Amino acid sequence: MAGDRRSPIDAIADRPYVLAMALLDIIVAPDPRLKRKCTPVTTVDAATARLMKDMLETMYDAPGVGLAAPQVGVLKRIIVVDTAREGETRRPLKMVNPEIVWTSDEQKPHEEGCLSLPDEYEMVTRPDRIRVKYVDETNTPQEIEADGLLAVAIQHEMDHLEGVLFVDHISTLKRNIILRRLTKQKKHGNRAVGE
Ligand code: GNR
Ligand code: NI
Repeated sequence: MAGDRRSPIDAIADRPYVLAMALLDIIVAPDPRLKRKCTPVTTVDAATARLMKDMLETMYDAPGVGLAAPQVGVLKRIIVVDTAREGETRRPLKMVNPEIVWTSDEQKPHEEGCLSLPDEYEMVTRPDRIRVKYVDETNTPQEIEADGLLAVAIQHEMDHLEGVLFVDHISTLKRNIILRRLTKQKKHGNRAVGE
C-alpha cells in the first residue's frame, strides 16, 4: 500500500552523518594564503579534530589523496592524507605538526596534481621513502615510514605548510605557463572549457 513507500527525504534523514558533514571551500591559486608559512598547533583540541574531519570529507569529495589546512584558509600545520584507492578500505591519516625525520637517498619522479591548481599535472622528483613524526587527532605522538604515493602525498602536503606548491619544483617556464593560465581563469570567472 502507498503508506509503506519511503520518500527520498527518509533516506537522507536516516543518515545524520551526511547531514553533519561540512565541505570546506578549497582555495585555488593564485592566492596569497597558499604562499604563507603555517604556524605550529600548540594544543590539539576538539576544534582541531573537527577541522581534520571536515578536511578529510572535503578531500574525499573533491576527490583528492591529501589536503593541507592552508588550502581551506587555515594557516596552521595540519594535513590529512588517504592514498587508498576508490573501493578500498579508507586509511585516513590526520597529522598535526608533521616533521620529516629521515629521507631515502633514492629519489623518484611522480606525476603530481593539486586541488589548488585544478587540471594541472607535472612530474616532480622527491625522496622515494620518508619517516615522518607527527601528533594525531587524539594528541598522541606518532611516527610512520612511507613510500610510493603515500610518501609523495605527505611531502606534497608538507610543502603546502611552507607555502610551497608542486609548481615550485618545476622549471620557471612551466610554472609561469600554469600560473598565467590559472590567473586568466580567475579573471574570466573560472568558466569551464567549451562553455
Ligand atoms: O589529490 C591530489 N593528488 C596528488 C597526486 C600526486 C601528488 C600529490 C597529490 S596531492 C593532491 C591533493 C592536493 O592538492 N593536496 O594538497
Ligand atoms: Ni596540493
